[in-house]
Amino acid sequence: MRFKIFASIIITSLIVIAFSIFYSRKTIDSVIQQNISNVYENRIKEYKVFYNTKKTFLDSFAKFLSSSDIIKEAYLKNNREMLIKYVKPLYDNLHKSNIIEELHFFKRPAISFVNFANLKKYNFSVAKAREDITWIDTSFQPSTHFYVCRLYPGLRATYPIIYNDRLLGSISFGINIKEFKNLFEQVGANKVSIYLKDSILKKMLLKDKYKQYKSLPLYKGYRVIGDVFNNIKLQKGYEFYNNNLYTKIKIKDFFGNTIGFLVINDDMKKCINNLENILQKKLITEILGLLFILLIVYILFKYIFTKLDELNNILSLIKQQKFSELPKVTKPNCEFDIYKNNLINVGQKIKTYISLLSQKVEEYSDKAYKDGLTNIFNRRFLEEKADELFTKFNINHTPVGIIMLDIDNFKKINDTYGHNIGDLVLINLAKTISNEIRKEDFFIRYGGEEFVLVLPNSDIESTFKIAEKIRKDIESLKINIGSKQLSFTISLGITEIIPSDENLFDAINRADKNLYKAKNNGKNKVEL
Ligand code: GH3
Ligand code: MG
Ligand code: MG
Repeated sequence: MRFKIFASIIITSLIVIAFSIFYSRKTIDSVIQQNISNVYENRIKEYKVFYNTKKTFLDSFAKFLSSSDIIKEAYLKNNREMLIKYVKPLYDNLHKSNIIEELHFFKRPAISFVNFANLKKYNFSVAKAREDITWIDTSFQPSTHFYVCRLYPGLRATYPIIYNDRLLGSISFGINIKEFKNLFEQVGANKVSIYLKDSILKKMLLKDKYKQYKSLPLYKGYRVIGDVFNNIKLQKGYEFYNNNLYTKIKIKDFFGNTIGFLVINDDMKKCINNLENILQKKLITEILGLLFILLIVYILFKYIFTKLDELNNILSLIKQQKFSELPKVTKPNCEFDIYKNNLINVGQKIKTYISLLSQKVEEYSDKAYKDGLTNIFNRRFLEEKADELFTKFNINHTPVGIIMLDIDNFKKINDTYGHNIGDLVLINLAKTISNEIRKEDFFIRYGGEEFVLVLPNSDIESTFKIAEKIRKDIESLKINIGSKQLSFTISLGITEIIPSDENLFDAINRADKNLYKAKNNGKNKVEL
């Protein structure tokens, strides 16, 4: 039982530890996942802020230029010099500071009016390359959008210049898409790359502008500004592998066509390591706590078992009737001590009871319990003392043999030799058997010529041996009657007390049945 209890404590603890490890691993994974999502969402927010800030700036500047009276007048008078003189200082400043990439004024329908990237070139049509300009011509609507123009890919504003509800032309300017890479690098992204669709770059950019893109690495049909992140899929969202997070933002142009992706890489290794460290420490603390509880439970059980052993020792002393070795009753310190004291008291009571019983056995030899003819115990003794004896045997827990015997054909002896000779036979039989048995055995005249023997500490084998010896001794016994010698035989039925016996007579009846068997099997026999 002890083993089972300790084994179940250990198994339960192992299950709890395994569960903690499993749960902690799950927690680590979900916290990492949460962190990844947070970083990703922050990158998206940052992108929106950058985009909106740039857009607001472009819109404001476009509104300022398109509503300028001087510019409108220059348009009305078709006076390029006037426009250049007015705008150039502003353009030079903004261009130098990389705030705008270029600035282009158009006349209807998409004819270059003043191009600050190249002031000498004008009056050419951009209708084919700049569909956004052509669109303004019909819609009169301003727009800020990504676009690959002839000079660069970028975020650009195209604005109508309207005078008295009449469209004079349009302005177009923008910032290079690389500006977004710079912005993300400034806010601590590990690496930022821009993937631009090669087919669009090739189609839209001027040949010598395309040249610089042609030398860039090509990945799945995209030219890559910055490091090429192999394995990533070019679609909106994020990817996470090798402790690296890749936030991918799709860039669409004026017409909704995908022109590329902005890919922001964040190295999450340090953050993940930190998280794992924290959670592992937590797990270790939990397991240590559990082991501590386990130790306490073990100590507690060990204490209980030690106390139970003490109780068991007392019980086994009582069982072996070693009453003198019983410990003394002590002042109780705990509940166990109360049990222990109770048990010692029970032991002492049994001791008294047994000594009382022994005294009573002495009394059994009183004449009231003796048979007048044979001087052995009479039936009354058995009837009155059977329960006491039975209780004593139960306490002792040792085997008890029972023999039931009956003189064969006794009636014939009486009939042949007379009643007195019959009595003599009974006396001789009692004497012979009394000499055979031990002091602690009980020999009882049960009926007329029927006897019972109760043999403490005698199992069925030795009971059988005794019965057989008695049978033989009686068989060879010779009683002198004048000149003649009389022999007789007996039949014996034997048994031993078994746990299911409720009293001594249960066993005696069993022996009687066996005696009956012996009679039926031809007499002068021992049956069990
Ligand atoms: P079985 O072998 O089957 O035992 O036959 P049995 O004749 O021995 O048995 P049965 O019961 O027929 O006879 C028993 C006789 O014992 C009858 C009775 O008169 C006699 N008897 C009983 N008590 C005494 C006694 O105290 N003295 C004498 N002499 N005879 C007794
Ligand atoms: Mg008989
Ligand atoms: Mg009889």
